[in-house]
Amino acid sequence: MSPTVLAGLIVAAIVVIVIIVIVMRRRKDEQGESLPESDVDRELPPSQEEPAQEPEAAPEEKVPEAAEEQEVKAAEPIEKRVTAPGVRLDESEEAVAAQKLLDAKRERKLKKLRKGLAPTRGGFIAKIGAIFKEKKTIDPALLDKLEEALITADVGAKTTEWFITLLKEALEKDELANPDAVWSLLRSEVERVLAIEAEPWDFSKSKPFTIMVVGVNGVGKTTTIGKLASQYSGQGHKVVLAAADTFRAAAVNQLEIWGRRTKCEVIKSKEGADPSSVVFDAINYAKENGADVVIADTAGRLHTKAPLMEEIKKVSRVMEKALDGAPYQILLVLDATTGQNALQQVKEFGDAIGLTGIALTKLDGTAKGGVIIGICHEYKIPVRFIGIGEAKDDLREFDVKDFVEALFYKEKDVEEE
Ligand SMILES: Nc1nc2c(ncn2[C@@H]2O[C@H](COP(=O)(O)OP(=O)(O)O)[C@@H](O)[C@H]2O)c(=O)[nH]1
Ligand SMILES: [Mg+2]
Repeated sequence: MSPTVLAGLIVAAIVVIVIIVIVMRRRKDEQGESLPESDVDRELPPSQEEPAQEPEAAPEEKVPEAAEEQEVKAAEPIEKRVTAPGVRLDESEEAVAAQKLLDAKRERKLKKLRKGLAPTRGGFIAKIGAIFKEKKTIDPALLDKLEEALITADVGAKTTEWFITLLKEALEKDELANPDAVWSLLRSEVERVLAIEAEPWDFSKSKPFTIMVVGVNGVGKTTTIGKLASQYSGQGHKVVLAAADTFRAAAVNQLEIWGRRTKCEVIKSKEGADPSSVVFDAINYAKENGADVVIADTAGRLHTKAPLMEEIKKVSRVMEKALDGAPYQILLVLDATTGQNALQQVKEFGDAIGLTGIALTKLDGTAKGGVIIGICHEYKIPVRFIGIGEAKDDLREFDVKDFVEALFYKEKDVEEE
């Protein structure tokens, strides 16, 4: 064998060995990479495994907890959060929360009003609703039925006639396509009739602001005064009540109970005393003590009894003597359950002493609340308050929009409440 061939064989052998070594190392590397993770883990000493797991697990547990807490907060009503101590909301959240609070309060008020007006709504509004349900076209029969419904709801003959004439005119002008249009017209006209312009009571206009409350027996004068005293004194006004119903000791007691309940001073005299002297004393007491409001309760009187009407005129005159411009307001209290008779009372009291406003009570117990439409249409005296129950917050300042909304509320929605 020549030395050249021998050298070639040696080089070839070296190359083969090198190749074998490289291939083996590669295989080894590949095997190491494909080792299962668990095997790798198992290789770790236990002392390293535990601490390595804990910090990992801890943040993982905290995240869902924090997220859950956030979710709970978001689900919680925002009005609760705004009042919860220590909870801070940003400005926009606060605005939303405040608005929600207002909306919820208003909704509660409306719900109560709807409930209070349910008997009246169940009376004539339901009757009218039923007429429209069965009649899909407008014809004389529909107008007759409508007229009947309005009359029986104590809306009053004059007001009913006016409304039917209005409907006929609209019909002739082809303005009423279907019963729905009649319904809408009725609703908007009722709203228009009730919306008598009147300045809001502004206690800064007269010091003290004097209110004389009149009306026949049992209509709710004393109760209305008690409810007003409760509202005004709750608003921080100093209120004096004049017990000018001196006919019965029980009437004075009733006012005194309200006085105690509402923390208002009650000025009274002996049974049978001249009611004018009581209001005179009450106004002077209020002047001396810086009171903001004087509300005078008067004896219930039949509007048909002339001497009693003379007496009430005297009370009004004496109030004026005690304070220029008094009585600043003369509020006639009417019981809605009396229906048409209420219209007569407005006339008699109005003629005798003039009226600046009406409080219509007991709407919660009558289907005759429609009388309010007749009163406003015929006498144009603003309704200031409505009574929808006996409790002290059952006297509402009259709000036309809310009233009409509650009056025309769909019965099926009421049942759902
Ligand atoms: N259901 C209901 N009862 C009322 C309302 N206002 C007054 N009353 C009740 O009517 C009755 C007579 O009230 P009162 O204030 O004594 O009438 P006054 O004689 O005019 O002073 C009392 O039982 C009152 O509780 C009202 O809005 N709703
Ligand atoms: Mg009374």
